[in-house]
Amino acid sequence: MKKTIMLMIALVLILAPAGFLMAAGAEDDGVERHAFIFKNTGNPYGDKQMQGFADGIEEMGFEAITRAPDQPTAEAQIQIIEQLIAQKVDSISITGNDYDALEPALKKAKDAGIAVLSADSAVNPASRITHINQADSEMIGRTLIQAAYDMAGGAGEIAILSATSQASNQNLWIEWMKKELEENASKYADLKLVRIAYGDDLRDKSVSETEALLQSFPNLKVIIAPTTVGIAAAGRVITDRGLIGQIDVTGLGLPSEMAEYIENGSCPYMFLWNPIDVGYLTAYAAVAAAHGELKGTVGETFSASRLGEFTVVKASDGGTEVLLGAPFKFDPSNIGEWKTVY
Ligand code: RAM
Repeated sequence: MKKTIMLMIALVLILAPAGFLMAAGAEDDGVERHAFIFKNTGNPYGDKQMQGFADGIEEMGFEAITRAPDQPTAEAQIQIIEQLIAQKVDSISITGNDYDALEPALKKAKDAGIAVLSADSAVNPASRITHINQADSEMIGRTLIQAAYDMAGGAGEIAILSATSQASNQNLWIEWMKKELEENASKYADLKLVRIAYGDDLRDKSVSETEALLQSFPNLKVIIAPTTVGIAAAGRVITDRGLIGQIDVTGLGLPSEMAEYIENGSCPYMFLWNPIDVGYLTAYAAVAAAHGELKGTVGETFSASRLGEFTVVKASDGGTEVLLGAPFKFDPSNIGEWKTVY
């Protein structure tokens, strides 16, 4: 008997701290929590997307968790996914730093009963219920080459300044840029894509990559940056070097960050969608998925409150997606009214 009691005390002593640790990590308080993971910190575009997500989640009466690692890597996002699984969140929406590398971690989340979606930068179909796509990828890619052609006057060297080499959204847009060039070879015969550089969505690296482009290609006519961090860095360098009018910058930029460069002429025009709306739409899709009302199959519809009704469609990678809408063109005529909006 004494032995049994001793054994029981020993067991309690061993198991209690373990139990305590589990309770501290998990949140079994009945509160519904929805998480959004962006690529990395220090990106105002990401902050706006997370803000839109939190607005939507809170509007529905739930708790929003928004996270981003310091560096835009898959490894850093995996750590956050692990923490969110331990926290027992109800959904995870992720702007992927890699298309395939997040699959094991996201499948683990799925197996734990968490609804997993991607937004802005897709993860592969096996890792997600559906993807929230900001705008048609083909249209973005083709439009940016057409813009570069227009700015270069039909001839000359152009370069792309991208985010990371693993970013699935930028990579898809670049694929469409190449297709636009290849499929219209005679139109673009005198337009030469000389390099694709990667600024990793880090300001300093994007600045030094822009400087390297100028050094390697003294005759460069246009820089296309399909990233808000890259385009702002390129605008800064062209302005500081006194190259306005000699080299044009275009791509995808935040009006609030690009107003200066659109107004001074270094960026004649550029495109974007509303990042707050991307986050907000993701919030409504994530909650519907967590509640079992959205399975991610083609033809399903759901309401995203102030944004209206959305339909799940087939995505080009074989999975499904939800499209926010068409990108918007910003130029000197309208940048003034948009620079304070986002
Ligand atoms: C950057 C990010 C983001 C992309 C925008 C256009 O802020 O890379 O993923 O959608 O640019």
